[in-house]
Amino acid sequence: MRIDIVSLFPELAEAFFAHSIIGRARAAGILDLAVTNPRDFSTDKHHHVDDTPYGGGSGMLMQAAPVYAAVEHILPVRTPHTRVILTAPTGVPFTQDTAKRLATYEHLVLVCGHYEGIDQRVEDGLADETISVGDYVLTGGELPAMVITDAVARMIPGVLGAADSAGEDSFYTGLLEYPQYTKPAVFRGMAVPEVLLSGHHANIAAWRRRESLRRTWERRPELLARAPLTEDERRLLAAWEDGEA
Ligand code: 4H4
Repeated sequence: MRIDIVSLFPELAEAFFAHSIIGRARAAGILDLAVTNPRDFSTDKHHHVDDTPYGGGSGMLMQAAPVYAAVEHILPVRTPHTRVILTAPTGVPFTQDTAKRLATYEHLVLVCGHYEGIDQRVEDGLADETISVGDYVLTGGELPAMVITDAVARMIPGVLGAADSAGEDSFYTGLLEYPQYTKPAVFRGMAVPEVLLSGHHANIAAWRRRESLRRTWERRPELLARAPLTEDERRLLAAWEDGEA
């Protein structure tokens, strides 16, 4: 898979591309990552990329032309296997399901929304979709682009390597992940649950599923409506609701 980030601050994405799991996947050729600066496609002699908003108002908006030129340079031909995504607080909320869907494309281009906004023609005539990483406003679209890149990359076979546990991740099962422990068995008086030391795989799996359900019920009950639950699990939830378990 190839992911291009279009950003006025390419050094941020380059640093992100160079480290950890993403960096190793890039070095292994599993991910093809690049960043492009729309300023390189500005045609005026001062390389302007923003200007004042029509209709007045404070601040500057990122102009459409340099962004169009950058994306069309990256992606001269659009196909059903390519996707151009604008990051902005006005976008559709990014979820694990979005990450799974975006991982099915061959080439993603992530356009970083500008800290003061971007000409609407970028959304209307260039982006296939607009995505928000959360209901808060950031100083730039670079972190959202890196969040999306990271979550999508984890869905690509081979990226996680030996740590490939995406199938048990929070949200992947529709629930939050269960509590996890490593050595020592007791730390500052807090002991690892006995079942996890038992070696009884069926009991461990049952404990983990119940703890995922409990954590989701306590912290993100809205997820339960869509999560695939057994009848026993629904009865357990009802018991918790009634304070009976
Ligand atoms: C755009 C900030 C518009 C403020 C932005 C305005 C997110 C997010 C984000 C840089 C861009 C901000 N991007 N998910 N959340 N002037 N991007 O905050 O309309 O208030 O993806 S404005």
